[in-house]
Amino acid sequence: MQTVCRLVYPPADNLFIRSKCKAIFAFSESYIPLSIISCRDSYNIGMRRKKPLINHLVLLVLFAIVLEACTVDPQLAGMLTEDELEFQQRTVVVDSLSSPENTEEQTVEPASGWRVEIIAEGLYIPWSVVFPTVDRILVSERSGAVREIINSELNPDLLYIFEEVVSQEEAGLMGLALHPQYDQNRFVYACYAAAGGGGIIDKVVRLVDRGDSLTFDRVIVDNIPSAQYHAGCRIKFGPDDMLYITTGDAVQKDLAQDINSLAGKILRVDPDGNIPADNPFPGSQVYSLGHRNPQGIDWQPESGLMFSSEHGPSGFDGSPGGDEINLIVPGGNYGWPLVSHDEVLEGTLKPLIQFTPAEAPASALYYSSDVMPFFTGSLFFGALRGEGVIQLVFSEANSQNPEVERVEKIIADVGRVRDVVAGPDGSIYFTTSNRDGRGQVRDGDDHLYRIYPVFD
Ligand SMILES: [Ca+2]
Repeated sequence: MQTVCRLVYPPADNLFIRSKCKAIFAFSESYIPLSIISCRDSYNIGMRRKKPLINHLVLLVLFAIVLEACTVDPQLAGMLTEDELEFQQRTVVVDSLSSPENTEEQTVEPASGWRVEIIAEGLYIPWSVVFPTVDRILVSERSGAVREIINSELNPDLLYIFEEVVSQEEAGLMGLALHPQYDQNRFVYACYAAAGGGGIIDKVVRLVDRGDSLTFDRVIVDNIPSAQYHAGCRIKFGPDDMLYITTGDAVQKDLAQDINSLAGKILRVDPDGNIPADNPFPGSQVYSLGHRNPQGIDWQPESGLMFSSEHGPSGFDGSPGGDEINLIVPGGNYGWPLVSHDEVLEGTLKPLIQFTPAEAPASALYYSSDVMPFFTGSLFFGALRGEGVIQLVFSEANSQNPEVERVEKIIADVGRVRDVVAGPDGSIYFTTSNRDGRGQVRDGDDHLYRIYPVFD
């Protein structure tokens, strides 16, 4: 397998200083070391120049190694400004950094174990992962780009850019979802933060997948109160083919109990954005309320039981910790800001489990595939602060009243983890978020990883 990597040198101080580049340094003992730098206006600095002289020296060495194999990349040339004409753009083909196992055949045979591999690297704060096909993956990056990965190769061209995205702190381009009949209509949904309402709002829009690009179709839900913190924006279709949207309290916590506000809720609309007749509050998109910042939802397919994950208080708005996993019922009130952690008031629902200190759960996956039976029936979430993939094992499979039997951290040492999803192949994919300003950036960050089955 081969990967095409773009090389640009020199890195030029002005690009770093003007926050227009992302830089990924990939080093591997068994591969040619590369520096990969792509430029786009809306990117922030991906790697801080704490040791500028050393960085320059390293890049000079790398450039010398690969210069002979390089050819001009005209596409990248068109992205450079006049000031950057001194750049030399090169393309070189090298061995992939991802392992060859990712071409493993799909199978329904139960696995005996699992391993982890890198599917893609050099992502910039990936937020949501969806699978149009088993070998084509779309990833949203918080800065506003939709990226494409085909057969474990990251397309250097951006599939779509949300120009109006406000990318600050916890907000930006966030959720992606595919229409349940994507195969027929190619509808891709996205949730992002934009300027509006005198501040920041979230909106959900629909795009059409044209294969080599996405085109805008229509707005699905607009003017959801948002902010640079507590911006919600996980979107997913339920087993009822309705679109569910998580919304944060937008740092206006009282809105979470205001049934007339879309903040601090889980919303439910039909695929065109209309309010379903059987929603719990007639004429309202609100499906559940009293949420602080839910960012994970998924369903147990047999029963339709709905799970959510939610960030608990940070200290400024309550006792730290209290991250929640909830069972979502229509019309349910999950208490925020009246109560948090395990506290309940009459009329509010207690979480299935709460985590103190905080794990910062950023996603939710109910694993229903048979491919890795040791995971079947467990709920997973990506932990940002807890830095890993967390598995909740229930005492009884497919129970209508699930009880958490134990909590396992199945992935650690990769840094902050955001999305966790199951692929059509029954593998579990997860993304890191180490370039979001709150983590330690590792070589090649951010990554898309795959937990894949192995067989005796
Ligand atoms: Ca709660």
